Amino acid sequence: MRTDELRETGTLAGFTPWPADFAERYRRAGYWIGETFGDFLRDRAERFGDRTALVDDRRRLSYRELDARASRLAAGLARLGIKPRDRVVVQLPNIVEFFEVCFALFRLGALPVLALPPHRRAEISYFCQFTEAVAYIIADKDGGFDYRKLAEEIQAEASTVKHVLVAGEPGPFTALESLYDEPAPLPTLAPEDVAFFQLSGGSTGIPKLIPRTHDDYLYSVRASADICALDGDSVFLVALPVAHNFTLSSPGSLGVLHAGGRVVLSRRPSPDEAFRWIEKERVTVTAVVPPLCAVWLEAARNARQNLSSLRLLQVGGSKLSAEVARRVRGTLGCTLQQVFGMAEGLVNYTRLDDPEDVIIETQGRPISADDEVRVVDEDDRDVEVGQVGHLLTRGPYTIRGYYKAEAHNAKAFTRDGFYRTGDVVRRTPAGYLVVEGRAKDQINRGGEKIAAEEIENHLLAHPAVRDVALVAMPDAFLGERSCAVVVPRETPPAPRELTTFLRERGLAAYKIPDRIELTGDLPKTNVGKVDKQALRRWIADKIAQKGQ
Ligand code: OOB
Repeated sequence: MRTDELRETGTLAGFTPWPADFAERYRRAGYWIGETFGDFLRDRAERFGDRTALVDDRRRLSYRELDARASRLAAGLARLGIKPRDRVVVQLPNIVEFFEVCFALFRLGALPVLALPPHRRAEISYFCQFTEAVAYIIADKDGGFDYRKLAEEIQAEASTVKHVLVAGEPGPFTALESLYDEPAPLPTLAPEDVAFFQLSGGSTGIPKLIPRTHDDYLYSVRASADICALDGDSVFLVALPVAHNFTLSSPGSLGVLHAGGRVVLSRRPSPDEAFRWIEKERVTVTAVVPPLCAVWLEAARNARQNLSSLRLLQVGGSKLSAEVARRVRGTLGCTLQQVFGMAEGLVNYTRLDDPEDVIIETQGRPISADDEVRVVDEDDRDVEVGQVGHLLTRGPYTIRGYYKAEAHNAKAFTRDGFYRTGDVVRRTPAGYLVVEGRAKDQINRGGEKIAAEEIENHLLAHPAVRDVALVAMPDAFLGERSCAVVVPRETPPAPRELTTFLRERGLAAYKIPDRIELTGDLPKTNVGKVDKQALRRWIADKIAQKGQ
């Protein structure tokens, strides 16, 4: 069925490939095996056939069915005119269509841009415009939100978006369901080329896109599945958003599909819904962020559901406190695994057979022997083992550059290709990493990342705002929340007015500041930059004193 006519040479413009000698090394080491996502699914379907691959609240799909439906959808998308390398913004909740859509696009060589369900007009419109997306794929409604309304606004702003495709009731758009067609010839794709885009948590004014290739991503999936000992009996619950790197590939749903297990999609991460799935499908492994871990542990104490099938609870996305970590085994009776990863690449895991203190007190060690990890001081000099420093990394599945971001890449990567993670870590003698803090200007709100500059720019657009700094404030539940410290012009705005303003600008709800403080001036460092450290201390003290 494959034809070579459609093969295109070279890699996507705006993508920074690995240097040839590194690529060669990763191939020789057996990391990059030349498999594409399309081949991956075909191979799994041949091997695992009628086994259940995916389950959601409406459907169960076998490997064979998933494979067939992805090919049929690819044919329908091609008929619409979607071509190799076309970008398509995909914003779907935890439903099986997510996989049908992604694999259909993978097979076509079109590139999914994986947006998250909370994203709204500001984010989606930017992704569509920046990537010149030809299509936007949504569900009709989820969590009480009508994505078709959002799509109408997007189409008005992003002229390249010719198609809005809807899982469910299409409204004025095209029903995804109407596109499944007789499978047609597919292009041959280069496994070293970009397969899709992840989003960066970011620390700059403009969100960055992360190009991931078939070769590099599938390597991280296989190696992760191995580290987590996944097999045909593994049942993975997707409780967090399915498109996030953690739930998708660490080892996530793709790792489970690799191993021939079953992926169960929960619409919501709440204990109610998640625990019902765990009991019903005998879930063996799942991934959560630390605040959710705490909620689950609390709920598990008097849960009516049988959770005994759970073998492994992965926790990552933000720092897990040792105190919560310690309660996992006793409460859920399963192994804890800390996962410290990033959509840019590097993922660290505590290993299943690590001693308890390593599992509780560290954020794990890298997947690969060829993940190069450096911990450096302000001048990029390596610090001693055990000392705190900035984490730099390079390796077989860590990107060499953001998509179309040349100027930013010069800062975010060293000259020799190490990614500056912005994380402040300590490395133990055994090579495990402990996250000690963060140098990047970002708030980690229980795993949801907020780039301070992005929100500051939005607030500066308000006529009553002269200056503003967004900083993290400590929070017992989420770890951090965001506080906007605002210097008003003559008439100080009411905090409510500012949050309404941000909402009207179409910002995702998690990015709306949790607190707004008005002040006469922002503290500055010696070099005249806003002293965010001082601001963080100020707000933390204020909260501690008032107890609020
Ligand atoms: C994951 O990916 P992103 O891209 O949403 O965020 C990456 C950043 C890291 O640079 C770090 O600052 C923070 O999130 N982070 C953690 C952490 N895991 C991620 N900080 C402390 N402890 C942890 N365990 O968040 C992500 C991607 C793949 C797997 C897991 C998480």
